[in-house]
Amino acid sequence: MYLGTKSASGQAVNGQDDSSQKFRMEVLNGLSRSPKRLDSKYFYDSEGDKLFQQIMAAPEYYLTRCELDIFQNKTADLADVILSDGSSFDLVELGAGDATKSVYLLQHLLDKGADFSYMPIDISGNILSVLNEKLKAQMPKLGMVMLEGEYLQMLGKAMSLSKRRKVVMFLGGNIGNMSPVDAKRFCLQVRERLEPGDLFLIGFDLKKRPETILNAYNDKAGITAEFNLNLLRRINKELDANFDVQQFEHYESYDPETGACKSYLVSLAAQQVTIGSSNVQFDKDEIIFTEISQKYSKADINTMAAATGFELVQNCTDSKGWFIDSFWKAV
Ligand code: AVJ
Repeated sequence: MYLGTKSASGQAVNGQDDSSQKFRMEVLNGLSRSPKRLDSKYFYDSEGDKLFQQIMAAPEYYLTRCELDIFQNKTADLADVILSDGSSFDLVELGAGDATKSVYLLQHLLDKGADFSYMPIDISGNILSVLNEKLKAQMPKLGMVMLEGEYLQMLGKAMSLSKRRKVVMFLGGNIGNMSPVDAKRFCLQVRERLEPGDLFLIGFDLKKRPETILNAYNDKAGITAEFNLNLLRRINKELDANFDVQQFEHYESYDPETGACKSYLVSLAAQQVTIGSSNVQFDKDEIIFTEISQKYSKADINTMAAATGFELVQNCTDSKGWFIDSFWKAV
């Protein structure tokens, strides 16, 4: 089954215009604030997707390998929590992508004869149809409902589609791309849509040796720097702008007190940039804040669960103890 908010035909033309208008508005708004900012959700055009693939393969970027370690080697622990209730369920994944990690869990659940459907949610209908084909070939017995759209809206849809209990997964440390305040609001919004007893599995990157964290976003090959600068290239291409990318530099900071790891672009000169019919002025050394990758302690995770209507059931961690997939139960 394939469900989305937009009709397949109406989407192409209107969807493009709307999203490009929104992109322009958000860029101009962000660059008129102080400090200037751009939203990290815009990193992922086709170039950004490729650079992110390279980041995940970089020796310094440990997050993906840690969570893969959990899904490959702690699969039974994950499945035990999910199956302890005994009843059938729907496994909903927010931002499923190509489900590289989840497939290990899906296969294990099938092998155990669990009665469940997989409901991946993604903004990209394209990636969902690729996933649909891949899983149909790999796991022909798996029941699937692909949900194309915004996470919260599609979670509501998943709730209305079936009365079975829900297990919602939000992996990849993507919660880190929200400030702690926004992350809390998001968890509350997820909770509002769930029923008591439903499970929420969230991937958190842990606070650790500051050097290790900083290096993950400052790889020696400069891939993360290119990833960050690619946002300016994307704006040039899609919004008729003239950023001189050479005149900006990637800067990463990590504050071990708050766990905030932040990416910036620094203007190397006083300069003016044109974006469509607008002009934006940069002072020398002025910064654009582009991304937060928030790190959490175990205590932070406990607090977040309790503050958003959940009870922490179990933490699953990788062999290094650097990353946690945390199971929460809606109370
Ligand atoms: C995809 C949000 C988990 O913040 O670590 C990687 C994105 N940015 N390197 C992260 C990212 C720079 C990544 N997440």
